[in-house]
Amino acid sequence: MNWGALDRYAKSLIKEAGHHIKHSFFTEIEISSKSSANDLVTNIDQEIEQFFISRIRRDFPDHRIMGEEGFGDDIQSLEGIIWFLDPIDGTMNFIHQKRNFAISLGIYIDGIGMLGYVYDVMADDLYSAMKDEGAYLNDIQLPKLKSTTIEEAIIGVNASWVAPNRYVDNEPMIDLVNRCRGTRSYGSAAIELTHVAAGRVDVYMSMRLSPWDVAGGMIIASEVGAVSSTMKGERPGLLEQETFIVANASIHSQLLDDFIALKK
Ligand code: 2AM
Ligand code: CA
Ligand code: CA
Ligand code: CA
Repeated sequence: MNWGALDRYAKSLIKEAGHHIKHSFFTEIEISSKSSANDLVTNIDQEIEQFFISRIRRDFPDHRIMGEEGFGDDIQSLEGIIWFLDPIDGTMNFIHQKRNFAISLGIYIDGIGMLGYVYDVMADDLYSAMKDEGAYLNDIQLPKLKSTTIEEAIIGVNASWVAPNRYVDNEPMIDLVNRCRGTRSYGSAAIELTHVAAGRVDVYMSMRLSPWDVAGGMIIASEVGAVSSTMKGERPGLLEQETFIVANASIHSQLLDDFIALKK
């Protein structure tokens, strides 16, 4: 595979898709819900996924695609080249705020992340990375992260994971929130991964993310030295929903050991 050529191809697809999304604000957007009343999807999420899939199938027929909206392939193993696509990450932001959403894309070979992209469409910020070649925000390389401490860290966490919930004990999470410098929540896992990669936030965690939420951002974060894992400390499996944490390497294991107590 010529990864440099694939990188240029992927970037141009992403920019073209971004134009479609921006243009959609001049049309009537159809909103429906999926697993629950607050789990939203629009015709634009579906159209953007279909746009990527038709191009990828035409130009790379031997590649496989896992997409959130279900138009891709049924992926049961990580062999070969797989595109993990979230056509709009942060659909609730897309609908309610018309900003703070992203196209998230990761391209893997045999389970190894080669190319990662998170495109913050309204900011026109394209985060990208190629394995071992560094991470970029548009044309500017992101520096390696400096070490930090819990006391100096900004923690990216959704308030629902700090309230009593069925995934983690909330006492240690409350302790973490009290000890750290501050908390933030942006509503797009992919964008939150880029905040960690850019050093604006020191950790992002979620109890339930899918491969397409994190596949692109993990490659970007890894290139600046951030560590991604499940909350058991394992490498994300990329085949099903899992817990997820990405953090500055200097605090990743301390977060798992001292503040995250998984239930059952
Ligand atoms: P989405 O917008 O593509 O659905 C919101 O906190 C973050 O969690 C977003 O990245 C969102 O992705 C993701 N997420 C994953 N599963 C979700 C679900 N069932 N409902 C809402 N958001 C979900
Ligand atoms: Ca969704
Ligand atoms: Ca998502
Ligand atoms: Ca989505």
